[in-house]
Amino acid sequence: PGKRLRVLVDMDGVLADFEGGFLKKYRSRYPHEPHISLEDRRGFWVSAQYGRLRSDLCDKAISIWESKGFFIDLEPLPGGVQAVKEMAQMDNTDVFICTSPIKHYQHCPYEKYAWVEKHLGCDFLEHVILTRDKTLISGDILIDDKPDIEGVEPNPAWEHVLFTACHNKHLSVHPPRRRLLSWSDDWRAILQSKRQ
Ligand code: BVP
Repeated sequence: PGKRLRVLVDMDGVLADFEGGFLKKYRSRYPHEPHISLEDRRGFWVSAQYGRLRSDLCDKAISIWESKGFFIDLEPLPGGVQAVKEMAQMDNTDVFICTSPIKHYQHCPYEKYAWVEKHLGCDFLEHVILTRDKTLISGDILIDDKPDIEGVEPNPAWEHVLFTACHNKHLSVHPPRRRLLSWSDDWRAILQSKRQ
């Protein structure tokens, strides 16, 4: 008779392969410029690491995800779509996709909804939250690959579970913080641990 569990799942880097999609399109558009392999990625912001490589590469990186078709073309990460569908079927469980659109709004917000419709179905559009500030959104868990999730609310309701990605795998995560290594890891146990 416990209360319902509310799970917030990030999109880029958790359900959709932002890093892989970026690198593929960047190398195709700028074949003569240097790139950073996924193995060598450090830090959440792709643009910042490219800017450190060479200052003009920051804008070239940004041009990739600001282009039409970037977000809708992202491949699903292994197991993510299936896990979210399974969560949504669990008793006493509400799942929302909680994602921050880029400020260049011409394509990204539209394509994020289109991606959800394509991979999860139109019923799931009811479960999409676009926000630039995830601290305002209440939930029991937020599964997200960004190590530092900040906003105007100093004490967000959710526990942030860090989803492992190429850019954060070298960070040490100290208890009580925890990671979900991939969608093959035991996400069901993490949900269970938050139930009354
Ligand atoms: O829409 C994504 C891509 C964008 O930030 C958003 C992160 O959303 P969440 O995963 O936190 O929901 N983004 C932007 C930049 C640089 C902008 Br300048 C970047 O380097 N990486 C990145 O993901």
